[in-house]
Amino acid sequence: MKLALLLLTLLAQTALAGTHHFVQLDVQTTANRTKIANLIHMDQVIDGVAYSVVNQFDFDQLQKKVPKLIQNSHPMSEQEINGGRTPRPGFSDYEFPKGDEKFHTYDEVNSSLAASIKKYPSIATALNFGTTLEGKTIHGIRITKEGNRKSPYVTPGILFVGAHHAREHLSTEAPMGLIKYLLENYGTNARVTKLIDNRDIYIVPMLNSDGAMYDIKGRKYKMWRKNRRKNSGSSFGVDLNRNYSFGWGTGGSSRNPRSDVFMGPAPFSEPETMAVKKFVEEHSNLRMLLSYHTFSELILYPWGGKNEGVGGKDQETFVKMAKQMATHNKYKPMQASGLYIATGDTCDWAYGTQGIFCFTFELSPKSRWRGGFYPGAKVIDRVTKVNIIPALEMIEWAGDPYAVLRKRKGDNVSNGLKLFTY
Ligand code: 0X9
Ligand code: ZN
Repeated sequence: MKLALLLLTLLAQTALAGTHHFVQLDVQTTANRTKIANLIHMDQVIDGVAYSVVNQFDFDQLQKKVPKLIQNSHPMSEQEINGGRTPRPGFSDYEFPKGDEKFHTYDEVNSSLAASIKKYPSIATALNFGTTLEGKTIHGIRITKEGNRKSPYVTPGILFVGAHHAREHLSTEAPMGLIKYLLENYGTNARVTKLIDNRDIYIVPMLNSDGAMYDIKGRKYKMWRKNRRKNSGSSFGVDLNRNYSFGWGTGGSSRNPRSDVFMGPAPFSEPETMAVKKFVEEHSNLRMLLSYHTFSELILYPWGGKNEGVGGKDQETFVKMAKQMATHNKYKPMQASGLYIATGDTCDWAYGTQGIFCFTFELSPKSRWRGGFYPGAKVIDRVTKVNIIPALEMIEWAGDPYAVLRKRKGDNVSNGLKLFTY
């Protein structure tokens, strides 16, 4: 009898392992917000309420540790996660659900990059950024005029990275759109031409291809966030945006492998984050970095791991840049920890150890009611478009980040390459 019960419990647990839950939580006080950030990822925070889709383990943790803060919850059906998109059998397993085919798969990213490199050989070269845990090459592109391609890297540089998080597929589309814009406008648009002639631009649209492709496997979305590390026990995945070394494991992440905010067994335990570290450390010309994520329409800057600001002139620089970019995409500029405390993210590491002016963009939609992580292919063009000028500005600022503070009345930073000397 006892054995039967145990078996039943085990069976129920296995069935629930793939289940996700919608949760609404009270995060009015900073103390509650910090408590929750140690357990789960908050997809969206508005007016003291957090909304999130969490896996079974994280849901159990919430029920156990903060039951009073749960205002609302329900288990999500596959149908709800997929927003009515039905799988289309007979196609490649690794294709987006019906209606969302415009999103790039891993193979499509690679063939698009290869085609661009072939078409624009004088300004674009292939970038082998590293290898994922499952052994896929992390492809990128380097855009700069031929004469700048010499080592040591002297031309001011910038790195754009998409898809740290698997389900955030728009974070691959924005950098893909940026690549297209830059290449197609070289030689015709004076601003773009000047930037490519005077900057070293590195773009990696899909860092976590293992996770991103798992998320669409079988043409069904799965709300997958992490990479595909096989952890001790039977769970998978490390949250790559909790795996960087700066402040690693000191708040807003979990030591439990089953959590969606699992920090990993050690800083840089994952080949994907290690690839970023290695690349950044080898390219001393990098002055700016943009890590694309979704969603909520935010422009985030360090610190993310503590409530204090970075202080001094750098603080002013971050704030000014964020505000300036926000005029173009209408996103909300804020310090990352203002959303919630999280340690081990890209930007705290890039700024904290390398002095790089690093931003995290939370792209569209603004809220879960507009599609959350899966807003549909219809938003790709607009999201790409509104984020072009902010990206161009960042490319400019790589020349001298502090120049943004010297902007005089009447100067137009958006058009004004005149602020910088090359
Ligand atoms: O939690 C994250 O990793 C980022 N949000 S996402 O929804 N894309 O997962 C935000 C990271 C910002 N950093 C901190 N709040 N520390
Ligand atoms: Zn993310």
